[in-house]
Amino acid sequence: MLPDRLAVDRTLVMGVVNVTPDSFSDGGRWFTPDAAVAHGRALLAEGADILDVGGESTRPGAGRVSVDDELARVLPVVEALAGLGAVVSVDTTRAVVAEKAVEAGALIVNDVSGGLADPRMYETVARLGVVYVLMHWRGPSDVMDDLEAYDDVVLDVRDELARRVEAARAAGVDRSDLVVDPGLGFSKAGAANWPLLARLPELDLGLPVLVGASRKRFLGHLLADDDGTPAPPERRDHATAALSALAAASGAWCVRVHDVRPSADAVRVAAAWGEAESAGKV
Ligand code: PMM
Repeated sequence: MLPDRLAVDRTLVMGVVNVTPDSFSDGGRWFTPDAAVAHGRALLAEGADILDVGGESTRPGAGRVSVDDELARVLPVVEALAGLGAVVSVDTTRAVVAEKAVEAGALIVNDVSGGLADPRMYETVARLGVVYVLMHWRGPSDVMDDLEAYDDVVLDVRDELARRVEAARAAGVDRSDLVVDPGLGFSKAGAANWPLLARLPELDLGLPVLVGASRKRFLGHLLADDDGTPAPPERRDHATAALSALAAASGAWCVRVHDVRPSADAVRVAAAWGEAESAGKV
């Protein structure tokens, strides 16, 4: 069940705390536990509703880190941020990391593999009874760009998510603990991301939807220089905030972003807009 603190009348904002030396978007900046905790505190002050702590980069082409390294990276940060009263999610594809992070205070497991990377993930989250973000995924980061073939990307992603949801339910995960995510950028390098955003309501599986567009490659392409050079990750934050407003207006439950304040403002704009729109219809 979602904690009561998250029961607000607007789209939530999840701030990214990557404890990795090599994330594409903010690689290495918050790599020590102290720096990561300080960064998490700053994101809370900017309006983050949830802090997403991850110790393994999913940058296109990235290889794996060992379980021990991943645990050493995330556990002290999860513990410290949960100790401050934050709602913490752990960004991991490993059941053992999910379990230890929940013991350290995480309330949400955010699995970019949607349960496909670790056969023990569903039974683990079912036993822990925590919220589980199930993302659309077709394969690990070093091969994901080769797994991009869709008839209709929106319908294909919805059907693949529906199958994963069924499998999670069969393993005992409570429906009220499930959140789905179209997995922008994962086996979707460029144009395929736009229909997923523009047709977000078609992903409807009767479950909350999380959108993670922040600083992704397709925004770099959109904002490329005249000579075609993609905009670097730190130049993609305004576009990210614009997408947060649009995703919120389309009914997203949560947006996952690096730069929290602009998206915290954007989801409030969308909420005020939606409220005025509904009031006008009475
Ligand atoms: N994207 C990244 C990492 N974790 N989790 C969810 N649920 N959805 C996403 O789109 C997602 C994620 C990759 O971005 P990063 O390297 O900047 O964290």
